[in-house]
Amino acid sequence: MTDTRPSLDIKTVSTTPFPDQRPGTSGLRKKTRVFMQPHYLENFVQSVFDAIREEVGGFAHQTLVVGGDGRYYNRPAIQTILRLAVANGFGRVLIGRGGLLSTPAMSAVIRRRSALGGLVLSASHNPGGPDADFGIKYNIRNGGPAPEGVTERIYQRTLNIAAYRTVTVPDIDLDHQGETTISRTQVIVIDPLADYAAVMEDLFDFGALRKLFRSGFRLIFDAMHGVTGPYAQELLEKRLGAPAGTVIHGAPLEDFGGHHPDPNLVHAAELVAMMAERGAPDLGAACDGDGDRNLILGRTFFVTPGDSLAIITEHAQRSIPGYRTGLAGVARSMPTSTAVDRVATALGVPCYETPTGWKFFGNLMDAGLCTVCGEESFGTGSSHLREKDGVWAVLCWLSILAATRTSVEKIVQAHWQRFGRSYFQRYDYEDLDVKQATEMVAVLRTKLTTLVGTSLSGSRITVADDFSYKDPVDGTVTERQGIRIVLADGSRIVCRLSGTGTEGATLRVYLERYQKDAVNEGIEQVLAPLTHVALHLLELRERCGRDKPTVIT
Ligand code: VG1
Ligand code: CO
Repeated sequence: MTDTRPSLDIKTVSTTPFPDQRPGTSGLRKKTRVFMQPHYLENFVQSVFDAIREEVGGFAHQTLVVGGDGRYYNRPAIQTILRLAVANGFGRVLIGRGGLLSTPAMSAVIRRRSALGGLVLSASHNPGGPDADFGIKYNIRNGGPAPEGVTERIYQRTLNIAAYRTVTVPDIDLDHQGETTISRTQVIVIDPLADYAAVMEDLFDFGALRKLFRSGFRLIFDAMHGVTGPYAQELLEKRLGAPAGTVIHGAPLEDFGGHHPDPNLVHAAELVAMMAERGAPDLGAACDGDGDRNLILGRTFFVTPGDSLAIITEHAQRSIPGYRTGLAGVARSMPTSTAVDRVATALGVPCYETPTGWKFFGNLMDAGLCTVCGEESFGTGSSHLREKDGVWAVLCWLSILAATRTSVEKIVQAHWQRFGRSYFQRYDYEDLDVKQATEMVAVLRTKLTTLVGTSLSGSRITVADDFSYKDPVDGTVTERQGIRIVLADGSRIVCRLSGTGTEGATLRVYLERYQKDAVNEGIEQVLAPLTHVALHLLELRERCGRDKPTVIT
């Protein structure tokens, strides 16, 4: 089916702005029904195009990539975006077969095919369905999330948009690879796995990993009915020879089987239970809806994301060919535990501390300042792409296990013996009243100056501020990125409001305490004094009527 009529029925549709289209930590996230309102998606997409058109002076020679995590509304949204892309004159649009592209795979496709950018349709680990969540995110030429300067331009555009351009054409077939031309736009349905798999083959020693599986090593990978099922089946089962059935919940579903595709101890409970059974596999792993987060488990053993980041950093050069020449530096988001900092010091490389959100790592990696980076929210990645990458993290752990031939728990214990342990937990209080929560944080902010120098749970407060970040590459300053209270013994309390929710406000309280020698204590017990102080300082119960967190991760 080729339609080469140059002046297809391109029309300009009048519209009025929606006031709520400011992208948050990771794109625009709303209830699915909000996105399904007439003009809502169109307004946002046209605003993206308007915001980036100037920079390139027209799209005739540009490629746009489109794909999502397969959640409800993914397919209709792709058809809508394609129509707008055609009407806006893109030279080429690449779409993942089935409408699928994991977030890291999007990054790989943009980079390998020299695209201008891409639109990712996902609300990540949030549930999917008509009454659940949907989202859209724009990634730039380097393959990473648009930085704040770009998202702010997009937002400003959404506030005064008056019209969008679209075209009347039937839906294209998303389920078969192939090429068609609509108006002047070449539309290609691509294999969503190929570019990503090629990047993985470049980094890892597939021969060594095949050998590991041949030796009887057992992995269980829970795709949580998100987008990583096909990627994990291709890489783990097909290319690395892991036994069939290694990947569970591997079929992407529009509602993720009714669950939160969120790889943590709460939402991946089935996997956690499997890893606690007698004769459990050697490694358990899970990824979120769009494939950028990861959970790593040993037998009855949870590896915290902060430890996982530190351990991947520690072992990368020795265990993974892609990092054979060493790491340029590392980076972590501010709330993430400081475990990786100690490894960076031992390696003699710099460690950068950024605000929450992957977009802040892009400049560091583009400038060659950092190789490995991560967040406490189960996100780990490296400069191989510009997104966090769940399957990559699993391949890192497989490589470390292949090189050391020991257990997950022993690797973590060895790390603690050498570096000490950062006990870390995050408490989330979801669906708070927005006004109350904002005020609560504002009041805490006013108390900060008086806190420095005072003592807290037996240690002196050395820093109490609202984190501000100056990008070392372009000098951009980003303020109010989370309140942090740091103690002389290295303990920290961090509080911030989430920027990805779709309902009410979510308060995140991050607690960290470092112990050089006592590395096998009960975590709740070690952190209890800090938790107590944090809730007291916030006046959480008094101001928001909450005692218990919704989720602890
Ligand atoms: C959360 C996490 C943050 C992560 C972001 C997007 O943001 O805390 O670390 O980068 O989600 O991850 P917030 O503002 O709600 O704390 V994903 O996997 O949702 O794209
Ligand atoms: Co995600």
